[in-house]
Amino acid sequence: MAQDSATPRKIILDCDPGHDDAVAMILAHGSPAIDLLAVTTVAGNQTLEKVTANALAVGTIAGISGIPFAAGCARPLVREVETAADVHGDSGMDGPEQPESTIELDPRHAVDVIIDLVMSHEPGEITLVPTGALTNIAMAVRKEPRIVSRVREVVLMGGGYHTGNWSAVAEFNIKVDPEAAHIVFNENWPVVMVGLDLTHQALATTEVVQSIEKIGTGPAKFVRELMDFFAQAYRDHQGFDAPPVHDPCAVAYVIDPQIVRTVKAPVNVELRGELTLGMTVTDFRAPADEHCNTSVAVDLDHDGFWNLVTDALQRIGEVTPQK
Ligand SMILES: [Ca+2]
Repeated sequence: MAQDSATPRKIILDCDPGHDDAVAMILAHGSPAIDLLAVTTVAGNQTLEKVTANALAVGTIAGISGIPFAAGCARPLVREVETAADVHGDSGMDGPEQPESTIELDPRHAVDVIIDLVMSHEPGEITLVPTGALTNIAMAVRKEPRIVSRVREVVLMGGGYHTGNWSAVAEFNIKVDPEAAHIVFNENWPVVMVGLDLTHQALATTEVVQSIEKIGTGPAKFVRELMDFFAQAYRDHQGFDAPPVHDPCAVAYVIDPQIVRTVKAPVNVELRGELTLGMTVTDFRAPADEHCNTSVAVDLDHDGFWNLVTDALQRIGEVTPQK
């Protein structure tokens, strides 16, 4: 059962839009089971400047208002910036035309927005949903360690236990800032890894794209155009017939854990491997004990997942541009 819509889950979406981040924002905004408290950005798919502009554009298109949008870290903790222009284009969100944003960027740093929100809510209220590199979350933990016991759980898109997309074994979000990922996985809070094993089941098939197109609103047209570009990029660069839409899978888990099935298993991030840097090494050998704070996503209810996305778009409806 989905959670009672009377008590929506409070989340902070920390992202790098990004085609699939945009869909994650729209799902979080349109789902009655989610109370989106803030959108924070981190360098990843493109530079911080570009992904932040994209986040504001998505917020404008989807009619997200009254919450902070804040920019965070412009580079990983240790390494140089590495972007994913092959997959997301020069803007980080190529494809649809982007409107001028009507949302003003919060002057605070994303790390401070995360800390302020977590510390001003009751323990166990806020779930962090990072869908980019984990730089901001790692920085927030180091700046204010008390957030660890107050966050309900960290549900992140990243990693994978079998396959990579930025190397044979490493996924992009983890590989570009493995030290930040190491910090996040090793803190004593529940971490749910929604990795490639799961998100490669979330394919935007022709049927899915048609059902989105049928909704007929501006936001739905925007998502369809995002998917058109994403599909071409995945055909050209990753060998997929239909693109996997990674990031909204993490939001879907928060909405309804029956749609994203997980199992407990220890996860550690490889920091030194010559061939395996950024691999999320998952140990399935023994049943996880009570000290294990990590779970990994294994099975997606494909239709249930896409129904959440189309339902969110239907609830958002037509958005009147703000002046
Ligand atoms: Ca992302």
